[in-house]
Amino acid sequence: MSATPQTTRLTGSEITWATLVGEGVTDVFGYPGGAILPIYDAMRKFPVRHILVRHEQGATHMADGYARASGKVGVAMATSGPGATNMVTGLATAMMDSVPIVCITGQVSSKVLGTDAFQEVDITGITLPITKHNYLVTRAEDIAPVLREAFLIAKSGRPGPVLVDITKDAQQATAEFHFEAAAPRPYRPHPMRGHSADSISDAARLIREAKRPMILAGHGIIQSGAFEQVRTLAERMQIPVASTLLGLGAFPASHELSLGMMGMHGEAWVNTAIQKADLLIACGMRFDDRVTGTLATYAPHAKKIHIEIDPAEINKNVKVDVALVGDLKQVLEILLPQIPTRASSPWVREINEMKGECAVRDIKNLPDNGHLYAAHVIHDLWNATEGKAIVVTDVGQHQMWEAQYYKHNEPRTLVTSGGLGTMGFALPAAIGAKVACPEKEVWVIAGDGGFQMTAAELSTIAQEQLDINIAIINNGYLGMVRQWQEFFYEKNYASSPILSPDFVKLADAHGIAGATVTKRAEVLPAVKAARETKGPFLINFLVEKEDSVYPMIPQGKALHEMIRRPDNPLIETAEDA
Ligand SMILES: Cc1cc2nc3c(=O)[nH]c(=O)nc-3n(C[C@H](O)[C@H](O)[C@H](O)COP(=O)(O)OP(=O)(O)OC[C@H]3O[C@@H](n4cnc5c(N)ncnc54)[C@H](O)[C@@H]3O)c2cc1C
Ligand SMILES: Cc1ncc(C[n+]2csc(CCOP(=O)(O)OP(=O)(O)O)c2C)c(N)n1
Ligand SMILES: [Mg+2]
Repeated sequence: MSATPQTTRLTGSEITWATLVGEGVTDVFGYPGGAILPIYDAMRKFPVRHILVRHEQGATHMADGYARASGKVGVAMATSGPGATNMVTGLATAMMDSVPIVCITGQVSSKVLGTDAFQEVDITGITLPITKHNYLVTRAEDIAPVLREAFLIAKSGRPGPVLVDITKDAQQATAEFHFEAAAPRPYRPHPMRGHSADSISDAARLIREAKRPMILAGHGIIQSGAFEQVRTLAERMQIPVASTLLGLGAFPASHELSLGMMGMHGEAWVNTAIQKADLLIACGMRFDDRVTGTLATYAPHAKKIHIEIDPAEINKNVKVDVALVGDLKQVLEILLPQIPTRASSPWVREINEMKGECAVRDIKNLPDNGHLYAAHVIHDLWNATEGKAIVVTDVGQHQMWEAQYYKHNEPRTLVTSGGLGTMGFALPAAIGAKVACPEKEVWVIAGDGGFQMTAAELSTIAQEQLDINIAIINNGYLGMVRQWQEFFYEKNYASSPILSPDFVKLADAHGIAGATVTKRAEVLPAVKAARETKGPFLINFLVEKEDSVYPMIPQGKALHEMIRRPDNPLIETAEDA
């Protein structure tokens, strides 16, 4: 007979914080309101830093940035009704990119649930399709077990967001609390559950026999922590590695086998190589449509091996020859002993020759014609920070230029919204990244449009005195929309020119230093000033207005049907300077 654990009688609110502390939470992003006031009232008794946000969407993106930068679960908190609905975009963003966050919302008392009570919304109903799981908790005694299970679900298997909605009366009632006794059933997937010895040897055989293999490196490598295993696989067989947007940093960009990004705005040689490959080894990536282009002609000569933790992803978009379902790191550890060493590969030489044709010219050799291009800015920022900063991007052209010109050698140094493509993500997500990794240099790269969506969080940066540098790539347009209008809507720039405030004055109004840059020669001095200034710094880069991201695969076209940059003084992709 096991002894009854020692328990303490606490309020539901105290149980909430005690459980968070027990789960190792040190930082929470949130905004108070009536239905969550008991939890806020109990907060001061617990060793948790609460960052007051300016909008609950910001809280969710901060929790998300915190999780992506650190690998820990991010936590956000809001009141019922509008507080909870403001979290929807952040939950969907985390869901699409499989990011582990736990969002706690206050709810009206259980006695009035369903009566259209003041600030009552059915947030579990609303967020059902955009959470990995969600709960409505109406009793104090359920809070600890539910919250503990929420953390387990958020971070185990394929990670994702979990929402816990707690009624006000559950927060106010008391219950016995014992952290250990509230532990969920452990989640221990068997390493061979989703694949057999036969499928492992089938994969090994395909890899041994391939003449033109490629590794497709995805976000799952970062989530699994399988960097060494992927690198060993690549180096042992001289297999070139292409990355998805969310896989950037999972394999060092400076490695000789690293090719760069694949897909809609990927490097031309990468997409060409995929179309020529005879084997694709997909590691923790989900064949997004931005990656494949039209499926009918995707990698027509290639056999496909898919190593993926979520069985629902297998054969969802791309039919594969061998599926290995499981944690990437564990699967590769089983597979690697069957992979021999190969000294050199004519296929790598062939791709390097393609690279030579495509990498039109070195960015450093570009004549400075008085125009400032986003490519210059990002390239110079990469140089100045030695590629070591955590870069948090918003969504649009600047996001793609960042992916092309900032070379990430380390995992978790690029934080970006891929699947949902959420404008307004960067500024709050950078706050989360900085809170998670205070010792790291953090840069926001945002467009003039997206920055305005969550610019109120400048005030959070000021209040929390966070040392975050902000680069606004200001082209006077919703640039990615303008680019599509230029290419596919006969230059009908309907509602894509956008007026912005003077961003430096806006920063100043928050007590944040800043500078405006209009010339290439001013880029490095401004970056230097930002890095040397203690505290936040904003740089407003006034860049060429009608520049476009190249190459581009039009939606629904094949990977090889890229639109290439017309012959002009700009480069298309840059060799490292
Ligand atoms: C404007 C814009 C343009 C874009 N253009 C491009 C582009 O040109 N190229 C591009 O690549 N992307 C592009 N994207 C991003 C794109 O939409 C997708 O978000 C991205 O391709 C997804 O990358 P992923 O599959 O690696 O990551 P995710 O979508 O996060 O998928 C990761 C996969 O790994 C699996 N996984 C998680 N953990 C593990 C584990 N432990 N073991 C094994 N598997 C695991 C998950 O189940 C999931 O299937 C663009 C986005 C925007 C907003
Ligand atoms: C919340 C949201 N609304 C709309 C869009 C559609 N969208 C994608 S990119 C883009 C333009 C972004 O403009 P800006 O922030 O200035 O960045 P740029 O493309 O100019 O670098 C828009 C409107 C989106 N991704 N997210
Ligand atoms: Mg813009």
